[in-house]
Amino acid sequence: MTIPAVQAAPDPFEPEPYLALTESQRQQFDEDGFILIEDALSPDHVDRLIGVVEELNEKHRKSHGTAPDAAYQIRNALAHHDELFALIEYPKILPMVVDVMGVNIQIRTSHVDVRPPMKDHEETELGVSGSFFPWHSDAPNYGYPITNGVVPFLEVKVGYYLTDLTEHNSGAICVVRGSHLRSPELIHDPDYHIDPEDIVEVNVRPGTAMVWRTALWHCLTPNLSDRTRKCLYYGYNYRWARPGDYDRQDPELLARCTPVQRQLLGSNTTEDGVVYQDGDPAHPASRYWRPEPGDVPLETWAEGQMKKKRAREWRRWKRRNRLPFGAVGSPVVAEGDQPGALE
Ligand SMILES: O=C(O)CCC(=O)C(=O)O
Repeated sequence: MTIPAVQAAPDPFEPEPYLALTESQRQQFDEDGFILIEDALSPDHVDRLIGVVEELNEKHRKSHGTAPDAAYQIRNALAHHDELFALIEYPKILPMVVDVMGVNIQIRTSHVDVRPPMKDHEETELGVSGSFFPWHSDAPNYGYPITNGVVPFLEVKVGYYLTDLTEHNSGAICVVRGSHLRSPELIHDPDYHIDPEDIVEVNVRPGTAMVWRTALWHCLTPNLSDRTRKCLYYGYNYRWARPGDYDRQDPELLARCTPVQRQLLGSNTTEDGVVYQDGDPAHPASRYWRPEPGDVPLETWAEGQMKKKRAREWRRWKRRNRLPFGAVGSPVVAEGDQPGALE
């Protein structure tokens, strides 16, 4: 007699480590420095975002007199359109950002990048110094501190690719796999040879997202296709660090935010940014450094996400193990694992 295999029930008491990442995604994020999420945006969503980028493109080119074939970028993009604002907490991706960074985070930067076809591009070796987009990692002026020879993990960026980048030399970003684990000084060493095997040209379909460590060395391929490349980036860092493309967001924008959105826009839930420890004015503490209850609403949000995830897993387990109780081969259910225990 064959006894059907039954999967072990998720242990309701065993805390699960991630809201959204799988174990192998987490490993790839740590080792390679990036993960790709195909179809992160639906085709409709991509179309709407392209419409927004084109509208901003038009405005920007008129107001700045930018040539039609020049590349351009808009920083603090979230403040330019509600669709761009909504992506700060995009439900498919924010849980992954929280998985890798924790909940005490804010937006460091958000940008729109538009790169039309480069008709007169003169070929150079990819990313070399002096080329149109050399290898670099993201850092403030004077650099991040270097610890044990590498840049500590201080921020993550999410790239949303809106146009087709599946062809070689269509303006896709390239990353050097695992380079966040190398000395950042090597990037400036003309004698340092990047092994071509480590270079990943991110040739992706529209709607793909990339979650990546910005210490990763990156550059761009030239856009030799006949399509304008359009993409968006959202960088997240810690609340106790400074934002990169705003100091404080517009008060009108903050006034219409939910608590989670206010947190992500780098603001406390009230404008009172200082607490006095034990009420003693001799011991002021920034609430970015010492959050008060309610200053990190993303924590409550993450708790809710985790509960939903566990309830989903439990339902899935019950569906998979639907043998009637008492039947030969039916699952052995330990006390406490009774279906319904989490309902
Ligand atoms: O993909 C791009 O256009 C620019 C990416 C980049 O260099 C960055 O986000 O730091």
